[in-house]
Amino acid sequence: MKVVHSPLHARHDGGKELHRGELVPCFEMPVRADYILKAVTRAGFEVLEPRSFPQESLLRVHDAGFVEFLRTAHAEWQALGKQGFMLPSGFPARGLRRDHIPSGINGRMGYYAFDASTPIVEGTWEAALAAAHCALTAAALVSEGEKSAYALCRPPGHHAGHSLYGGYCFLNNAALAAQHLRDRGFARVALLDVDYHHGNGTQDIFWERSDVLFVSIHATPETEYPYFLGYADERGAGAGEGYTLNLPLPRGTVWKEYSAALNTAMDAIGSFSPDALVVSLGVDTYEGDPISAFKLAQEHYPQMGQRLAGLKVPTVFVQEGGYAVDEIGTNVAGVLEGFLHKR
Ligand code: OKP
Ligand code: ZN
Repeated sequence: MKVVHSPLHARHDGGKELHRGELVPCFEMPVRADYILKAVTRAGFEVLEPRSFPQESLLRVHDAGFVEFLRTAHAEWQALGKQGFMLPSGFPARGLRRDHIPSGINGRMGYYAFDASTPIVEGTWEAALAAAHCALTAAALVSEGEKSAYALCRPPGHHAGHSLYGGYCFLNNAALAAQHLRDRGFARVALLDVDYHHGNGTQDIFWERSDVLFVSIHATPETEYPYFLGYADERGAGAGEGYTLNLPLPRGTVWKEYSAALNTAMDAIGSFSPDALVVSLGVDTYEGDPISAFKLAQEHYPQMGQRLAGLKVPTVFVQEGGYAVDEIGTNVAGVLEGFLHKR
């Protein structure tokens, strides 16, 4: 399996996030990708740099004004004499206007963001764009006949919606990969999200579509981030009704229950009979994760990979979360090697 990685991921660094009432160093840090790269290299995977893609590829799933905001936000911030990380502090919640985008940078930031845990720094755009290109390249490889590919994306993407950023995510890498496969003739694409957190952005992007099935196994939003999407009664709308499946699980979930949810997810994907599969691969379901509360052990990741291989569909893996940095490489490589039946 080929791995697509860009050293530009490291340009997104140095911010703080609001966590349980305090500004703390970001959990989503550059060393995550370094450790994953080390593990997949040690496992013998070939590593490639991403190709570049025209801006229009981003606009297949994102709003043009939103993309322009991400591209220019930090430069505008600097032009006002500010430096360092940008965090929003006001959002268009109930009773406030959403039909007008404020011209000032703070208002515009709050308009496009949905949390205060996703700082923008000088290199954020460069890193997010490189991650999107990693996902698009992995999808291109699969569209050209590879059986599988892995996009080592950082920053992650599944919380980023059509015109929304948050949850450490700016551009939705997995949605871009799925759309690329659609545009290259794969008529039906399934997107399985196994990150601990619900992929609200991916769900938003494909909500009204029947050509992309979105299935997510995640911690219940009753108690877990992103709180306001990911409930079991969300099933898609319009043409997309029945093409979103959420399988929320409680804090403390262990492999036995996780594995049962994975069976349900695989059955739904099997009935959809996709031409390709995109996996939003977060490994923050790990028992040692500092911001999550599932209890998967290291040995379960190869088993997860083996199970996914059972679908026998061309597969693009896209990196999402995972914050137990010391074990992140082993857990990711475990899924990929399990998929290839190497363990
Ligand atoms: C991104 B991904 C801790 C509370 C949660 C955002 C979590 C984003 C997870 N500050 N903050 O899905 O792994
Ligand atoms: Zn996550």
